[in-house]
Amino acid sequence: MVQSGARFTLYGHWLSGPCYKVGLMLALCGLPYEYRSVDLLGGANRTDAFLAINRFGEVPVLRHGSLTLVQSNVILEYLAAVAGGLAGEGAAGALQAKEWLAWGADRLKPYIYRTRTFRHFPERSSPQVVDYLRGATADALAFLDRSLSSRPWLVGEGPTIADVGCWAPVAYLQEAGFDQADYPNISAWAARLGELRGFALPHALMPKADATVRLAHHRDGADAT
Ligand SMILES: N[C@@H](CCC(=O)N[C@@H](CS)C(=O)NCC(=O)O)C(=O)O
Repeated sequence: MVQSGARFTLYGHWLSGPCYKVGLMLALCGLPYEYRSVDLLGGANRTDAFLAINRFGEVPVLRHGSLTLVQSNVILEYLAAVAGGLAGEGAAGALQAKEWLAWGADRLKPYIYRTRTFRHFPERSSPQVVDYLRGATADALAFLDRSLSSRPWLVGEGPTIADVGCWAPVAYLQEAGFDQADYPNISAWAARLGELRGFALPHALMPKADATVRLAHHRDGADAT
């Protein structure tokens, strides 16, 4: 199933958090890739050609050899298998990492991203909806902060896909109108993530146009061409 040696192609959009999640995982794994920018605003994700590679009509899509993968958390699991790292220690660690990915998809990601969207486009929502989304975001952040109070990483003794998956939406907190400094354990976790080789914030990492992304010099900003 895992395609060894084949090149990766990531289809994405530079403003997309799920695409950042996959770009970050590729970077942390040191895997170079071709990047193809999908014009979401122009409806490129609704064309027959795109729907043939992702029936959900969404980015990210990752191609690797003959495999086409969609859904960012599934892609993280695949990349952990390809790279042989970040999956979690042993069977129990790997399952716990997947539990955190499911929690992030359920309780964290939708609220942060929708709060962010409606902050940029207030006319698309109402104050009641925004209050609800902000409350749910605050609840999820409080839980995440408590969970990180007694451990450096979400699962086990080192970083895993649980951290990558839950970090991706947290990276957009400021754009959603939250202050990361209000969450000291999340801030300390973010600092630890920031020390990992290959780590970068969304706007530094995600290309705005088609690119060949080489990751050897990621700390020098010479990664996307
Ligand atoms: N559950 C999906 C969510 C992906 C997603 O929400 N993608 C958005 C961009 S952030 C998208 O492609 N939206 C296009 C549309 O819905 O028309 C994942 O994690 O990969």
